Amino acid sequence: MSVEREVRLPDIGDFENVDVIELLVKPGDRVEAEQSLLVLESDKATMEIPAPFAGVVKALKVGVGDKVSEGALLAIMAVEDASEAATPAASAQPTLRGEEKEKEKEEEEKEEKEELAPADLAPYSASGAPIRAHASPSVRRVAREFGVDLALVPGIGPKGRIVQEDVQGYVRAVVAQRGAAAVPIAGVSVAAPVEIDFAKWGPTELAPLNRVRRVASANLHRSWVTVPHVTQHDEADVTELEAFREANKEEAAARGAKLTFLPFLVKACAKALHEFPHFNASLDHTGENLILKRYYHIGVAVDTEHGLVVPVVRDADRKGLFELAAELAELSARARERRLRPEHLQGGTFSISSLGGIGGSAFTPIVNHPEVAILGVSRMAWKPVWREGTFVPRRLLPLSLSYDHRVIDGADAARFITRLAALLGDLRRILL
Ligand code: CAO
Repeated sequence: MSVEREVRLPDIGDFENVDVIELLVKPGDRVEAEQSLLVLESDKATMEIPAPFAGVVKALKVGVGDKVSEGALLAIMAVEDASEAATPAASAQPTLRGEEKEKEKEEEEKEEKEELAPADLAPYSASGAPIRAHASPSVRRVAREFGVDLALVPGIGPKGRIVQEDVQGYVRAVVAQRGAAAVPIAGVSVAAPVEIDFAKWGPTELAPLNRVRRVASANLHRSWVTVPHVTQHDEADVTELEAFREANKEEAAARGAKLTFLPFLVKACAKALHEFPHFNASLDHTGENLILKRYYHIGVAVDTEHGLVVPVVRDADRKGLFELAAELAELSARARERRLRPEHLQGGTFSISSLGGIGGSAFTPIVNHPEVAILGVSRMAWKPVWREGTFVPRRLLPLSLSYDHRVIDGADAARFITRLAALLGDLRRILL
């Protein structure tokens, strides 16, 4: 005889009110334990929620577009194995009582109303027009305490809502710039965006940015305005590397990995970072100390149809080329299928953005805050190189290193990229 069991949302880290974006099963479906039931999309990642036990889906209690937090009732399942059913699921959480739920709803509605009402401290744009920042009263209170003008804070919450983390990040960024003086970022405020009716000049279409793009946009903007960027360019002679890669492609394929440039780049970067610790670092929240990291977790920008994401390869210095190739393939597949989990996106110490598979000869990547440097890679090309009195054809790989000039001097950047080019030019140097 089967028993009915509730499936509740397990602990998914520091996320709340996460959107349900896809249902992977329907009532009547038989599912195995650990089989994915639905997909959630948070600010930072999409997550598949697995069934805690095997059974038949009796009812789904959420739909696409609903928002859920830890403990939310997701589904009812009929479980045949009575012993399994008797074991409380690790993810089970007590249900909120009706009364509490009602109270919570009232509070939420109250907050929403207050949020939309003009606040006493409504910030003003550069043009003098009031800006209605979307933030809850508690976030406004925190902003008031720190004297933060909410109009200047990019919000990462739904519909650009400013959450407490945004205010804290903003304060940290301002404090980090105090070396020069306590100059608020208001000093770089620009004219408020003007609403333009583009349809006056021809047909238009409104395409809302998805959450991945909105979060990336807020992070890139923050980095752009708070990090003094410089980009150093160079070319690595990868003629021998390319021959080695060609020679080992088959073996890699036999092991289920595709040997592109990327694993070589990750490996060479890990070695260079080991030799140049300032590049594998972050400024602390005071902006007065550098935190040197003794681990080498390399983020790799992956272009997906939903936007740019940067999954992280952990301990790249300790992995071989085949292992790196397999892991990179797995991470980029996860990114494209929206299966990255928060842990895949955290802890990076340096990033690589490779556009070489697409084209281009150079670009200026934006530092992935709180890291201090990022490597951009463009398309390898045959070029004539002057050697011993004659031009010889060599394969050159363009490298573009952007760095935070508060932490890294130009001379060090030139040394770093020269070393990186040397490592790529002769892989044996990685072993030295
Ligand atoms: N020069 C010439 N060819 C290159 C190359 C380069 N610099 N880099 C890759 N290639 C080749 C690969 O070797 C592969 O060729 P083969 O099939 O003959 O081996 C082909 O291009 C396709 O490579 P790939 O793109 O499938 O694999 P990758 O490991 O090079 O890159 C990934 C993986 C995830 C980085 C890539 O797919 C991607 O998403 N790149 C875009 C990143 C991005 O958007 N950055 C911008 C961030 S800022 O907006």
